[in-house]
Amino acid sequence: MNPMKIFVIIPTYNESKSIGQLLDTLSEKVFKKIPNHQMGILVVDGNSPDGTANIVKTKSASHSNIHLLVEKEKRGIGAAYASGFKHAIKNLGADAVIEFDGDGQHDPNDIPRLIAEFDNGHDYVIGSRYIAGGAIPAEWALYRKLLSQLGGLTAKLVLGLPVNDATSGFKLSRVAGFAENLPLDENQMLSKYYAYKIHWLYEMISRGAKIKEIPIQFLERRSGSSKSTIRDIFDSLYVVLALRFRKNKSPKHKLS
Ligand SMILES: Nc1nc2c(ncn2[C@@H]2O[C@H](COP(=O)(O)OP(=O)(O)O)[C@@H](O)[C@H]2O)c(=O)[nH]1
Ligand SMILES: [Mg+2]
Repeated sequence: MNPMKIFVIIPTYNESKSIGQLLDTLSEKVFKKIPNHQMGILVVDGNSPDGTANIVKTKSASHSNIHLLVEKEKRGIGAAYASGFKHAIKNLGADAVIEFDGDGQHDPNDIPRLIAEFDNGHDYVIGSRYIAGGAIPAEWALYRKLLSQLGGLTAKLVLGLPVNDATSGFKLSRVAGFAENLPLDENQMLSKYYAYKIHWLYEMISRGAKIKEIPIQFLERRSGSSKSTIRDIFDSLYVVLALRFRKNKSPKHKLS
């Protein structure tokens, strides 16, 4: 199989305590296990006041495959990924893009497992917390465990999505025919925050992506704090209802 250009895209806001180690692990350990592809990293920083971008800049000076995009300001994780996808596709020539958190909650060692399924011909490989073998932190309180599943389950039930983890933040998308056609412009996005994940998943499914869910263990944050707020619950509900409305209107969007 031809070598592909695969970019791990990492949005960051105040992740200075974990980003350096993550970049080292990816470039020194994980990428060495993927010799058949050309691996790169693109960090999209929301102009973090804690100096996250400086750490990335220093690493990129000695690693030509580490790239940095600094936004004017923090605009939401969805907006950051949209900029990152566009940059990786148009300027870096990505064949596939991987969404990956910068706070230590995703295990970099799972990346080769995602890529193996891409190599097997899948267009959209989802690291799933809610299939056999997947997990969220055992130490989370019950309300947090339930909350974590709420958005994804609502999306699955209301929209008939054929996946078990609709809000996973760890996934690989094929560019040709798929990521390149996502609604990446701000006026096309239903959410600039976490709920963009439900929208893009819906779009991928409507475009007939071959999907594979593989189990992942979602870890505890290394340091820093979550940027998710109560607003994201209502935002997710809005996105689910907006998509349901579209689905009713357009037979093209019939998923089930
Ligand atoms: N550039 C950018 N990154 C963000 C933004 N919001 C979250 N992130 C990053 O996205 C990743 C996941 O966010 P996090 O708050 O940990 O989400 P949670 O794990 O669902 O609580 C982390 O690396 C964050 O620093 C944002 O508005 N802009
Ligand atoms: Mg997190």
